[in-house]
Amino acid sequence: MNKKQFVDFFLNDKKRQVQIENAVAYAPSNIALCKYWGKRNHELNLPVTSSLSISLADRGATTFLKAIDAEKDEILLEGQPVPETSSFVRRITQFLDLFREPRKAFFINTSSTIPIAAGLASSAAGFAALSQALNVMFDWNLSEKELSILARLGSGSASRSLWHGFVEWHCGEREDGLDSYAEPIHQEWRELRIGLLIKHVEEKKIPSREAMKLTQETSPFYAVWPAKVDQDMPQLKQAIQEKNLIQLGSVAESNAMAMHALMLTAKPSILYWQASTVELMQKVWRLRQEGIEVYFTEDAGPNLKLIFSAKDAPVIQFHFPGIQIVSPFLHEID
Ligand code: 2P0
Repeated sequence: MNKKQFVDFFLNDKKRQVQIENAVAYAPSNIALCKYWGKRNHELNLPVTSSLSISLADRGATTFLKAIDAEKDEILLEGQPVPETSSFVRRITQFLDLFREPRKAFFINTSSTIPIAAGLASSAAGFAALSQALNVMFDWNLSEKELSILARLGSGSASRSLWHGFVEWHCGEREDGLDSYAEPIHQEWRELRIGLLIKHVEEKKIPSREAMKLTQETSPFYAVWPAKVDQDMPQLKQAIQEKNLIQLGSVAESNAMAMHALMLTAKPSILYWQASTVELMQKVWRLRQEGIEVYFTEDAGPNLKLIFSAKDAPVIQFHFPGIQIVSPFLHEID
């Protein structure tokens, strides 16, 4: 089944004509504590394993969507036109093709509070916001689970960006992916802090989608990844229920390192790390030896995200000047 066939089956008797001319939606970015790395179906973005994330509150994407009578979509980022040949425009246009009425186009303006393509899950927030805006525009009245499935078609990790707080994406088993969706884990952890160490904002050379595919196809160690996830997921969930920072941080860090180890052993190797990435990892380890409970995670990019508790925010701020500290649970939840 291709994406278009899936969408036609999924939307079934829902309206396929625009009902409201424009819509706007916000979705937070999310950072995986147990990573999504590998697909069992590339067309529908169905993952090999489940994954678990924390959303980044007010760091995310706001998407304004409008139906227009035009030949082509008009896609803006922060109010500026984006080249049609960019992967940003291509991916959005292809996603919109799934829902498009004949001879209709869309105007989209996305503003983001995170750097695009710097390994900070901007596509996740973007496709989650776009899916919500489409739901309003076509008056589909989709449930959160259905929205998660729809957002997944744009970008796998977008399935997790529809909620604040901790979110689990169930990998599912079905071929049509109807059991592959995310849902929130209802546990607040007000003292939890995520620190964004944004040292590199340039677009990455290898998109995560390609890196994921190459890893899965060529790393001899990929076969053990599902077992690693099976080990880490229950430990993360237990850490969340018990608000155990040591367990949460150490499992998240180990999971991220395992994902990067898989990338290193791909052929050819993929290494997102820069010299500063390694320096910062070592700094985190040094601080831990000195008794500060701080851990890191890293996605498909050179920037680290730190995990720590509110009580250590001043010391973290001191050791990592310029760090952006996010409080995932201290904001107005919609
Ligand atoms: C994650 N990443 O769980 C992992 C960890 C990057 C590293 O999900 O091909 O952009 O669109 O489904 O969602 C980035 O991959 O990939 C990602 P597609 P996506 O956050």
